[in-house]
Amino acid sequence: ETKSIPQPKTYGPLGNVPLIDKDKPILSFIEMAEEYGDIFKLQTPSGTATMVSGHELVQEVCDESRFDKSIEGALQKVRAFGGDGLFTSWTHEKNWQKAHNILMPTFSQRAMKDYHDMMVDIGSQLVQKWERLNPNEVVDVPEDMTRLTLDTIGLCGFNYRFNSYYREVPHPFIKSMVRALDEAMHQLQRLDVQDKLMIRTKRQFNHDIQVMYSLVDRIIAERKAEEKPVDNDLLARMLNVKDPETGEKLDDENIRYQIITFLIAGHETTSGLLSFALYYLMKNPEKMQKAYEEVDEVFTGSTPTYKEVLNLKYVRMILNEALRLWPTAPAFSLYSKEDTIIGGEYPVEKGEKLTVLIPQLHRDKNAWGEDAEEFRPERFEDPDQVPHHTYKPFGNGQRACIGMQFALHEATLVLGMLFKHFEFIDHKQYELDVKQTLTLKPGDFTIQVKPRQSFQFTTSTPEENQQGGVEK
Ligand code: FDE
Repeated sequence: ETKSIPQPKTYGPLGNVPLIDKDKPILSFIEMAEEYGDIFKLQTPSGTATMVSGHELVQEVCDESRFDKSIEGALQKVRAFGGDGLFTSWTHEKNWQKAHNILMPTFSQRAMKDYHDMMVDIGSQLVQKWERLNPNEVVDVPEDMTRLTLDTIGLCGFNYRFNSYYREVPHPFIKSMVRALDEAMHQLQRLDVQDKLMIRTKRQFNHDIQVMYSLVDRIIAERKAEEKPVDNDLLARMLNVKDPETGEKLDDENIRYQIITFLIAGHETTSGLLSFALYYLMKNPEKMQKAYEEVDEVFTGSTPTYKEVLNLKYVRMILNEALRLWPTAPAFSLYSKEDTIIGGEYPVEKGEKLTVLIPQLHRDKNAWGEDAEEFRPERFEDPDQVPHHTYKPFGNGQRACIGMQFALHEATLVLGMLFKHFEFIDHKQYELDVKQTLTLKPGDFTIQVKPRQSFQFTTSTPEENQQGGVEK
């Protein structure tokens, strides 16, 4: 007995496009999931998309023996500048496996020790900026978080300083990148004929891609020309390490794509995460209080250490919970390796694409309980109680996010530093307005900050720090 997959009303050649908010497609999909349920189908000019969000169905399509990552759709568009970098390549492309093998070790938990000081460097720039504000000045949270995450991946990845805190307007690379990502998202909903007519948009898109390439190619060329190049960042690894499987190194063109990939993946998603976390804390003073208490207990010296960051357990739970409610990379897609049936009743053809709608999965009451819509970091307290197969903010299996440890270490550190130094004021009684540029962030989210009254700099030497800090 098979059933056909539910589909909302269609409009001729546009299919379901008129039902989709072109600036916030994900929010439309969430609404549709509310109406049509765990699985539904959409027809768009770029093909059919089947959206799954029920926890049992998602568990099934996450079986890597039957399904593999698909880059059809949005990622196909991003491929115009991400090329065959990790994010936008098929698993069967040679460069995916090669880069995966070469780059995995650079993103292990251990490797974070090497990045920690650089992360502190950039985090301190944010703290200093906020410390120097006048009392009535307002902070645009996603903007300052984007400065932070871009500068962090730039420094840790390529020893390049974007110096975003010294700029009023974003670095030209970022302007081009954001515009290109936005264009990639909008292209999905255009018919080919419409797309061909948009000559200026196309020209802008190509220009933006050239801006990205020229910065990245310069970073690579400069590194190669250095007499004593840095040897412990991502770029060094990309240039020098051979894939143990093939004995080959990455070629220059692929390195360019990997750098662009890390700049995209490593900053938009993490800055959204930090912004949502701060938003939820502002709206939940008791959780905020718990975070203050933990940070005061754990961060005892003037500079947070790598180990201390690992001890910020509650802050980490806050981030997990923020990623549950608003996973900043809100979807991933798979294709079926064979003709098959899912959920015991829905036929899926070989090659057909399925998209996991993560925010909806993360709110599935059957897995998370009746309070699934509530912000409650405590649900991550006991790892045995977490429904792990229903929690996919970093995607799935071998194609899951390679930057997970990186993002979490960075975000935990920075949230800790901010709590150590500031009180946050919800000056305009902000109401959440989720914005999408492929990734999600809270739109127009501004706050005021003031230095914490009770906070005193402790003066301690690094040795004392390592022994767990000085007695106050
Ligand atoms: C990936 C990823 C994912 C999956 C997707 C698909 O499947 O399509 C997801 C979901 C994610 N990722 C998410 C996230 C979140 C956050 C916060 C992040 N993420 C972060 C980061 C950072 C960095 C550096 C990164 N990230 C990176 C990355 C990469 C390279 C990738 C691809 C991988 C493969 O191999 O495929 C990812 N990421 Fe992430």
